[in-house]
Amino acid sequence: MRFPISPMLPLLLFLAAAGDPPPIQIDHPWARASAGAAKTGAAYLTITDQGQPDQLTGASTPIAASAELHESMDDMGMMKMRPIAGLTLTPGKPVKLAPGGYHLMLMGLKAPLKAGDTFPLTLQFTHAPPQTVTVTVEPIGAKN
Ligand SMILES: [Cu+2]
Repeated sequence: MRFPISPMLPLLLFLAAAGDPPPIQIDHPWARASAGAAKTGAAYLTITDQGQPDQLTGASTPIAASAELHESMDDMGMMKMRPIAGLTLTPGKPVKLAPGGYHLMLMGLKAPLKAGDTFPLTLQFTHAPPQTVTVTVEPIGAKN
């Protein structure tokens, strides 16, 4: 197996972190409470890029084995989702991650998400330094 990009990523993120304050604004990070003992969950938020054009490339959190950037789409009446490599951020244009659209899939949850809980989620970008936000778990019925 080959990993062409990931070994370089920490170095690039470190170099990017040496610059100005975070040019990316994150609003309303939230997740839905788990139904039963589900091992997956999803986190949602709104990203506004206030700097140069960038890309959200991934995320990580200590509460799950991994966090993947996913896109939901309607495939002839069936809702499906698939991993995407990055999400384009255009300066001044908020991008909303929400149920039925883009989301950060939390794979291998260490414990079910309970309403009222919070957890850290670190977002990675192509240019901006990584940014850690606090995600609030909202009730199962929460739509936004
Ligand atoms: Cu997903």
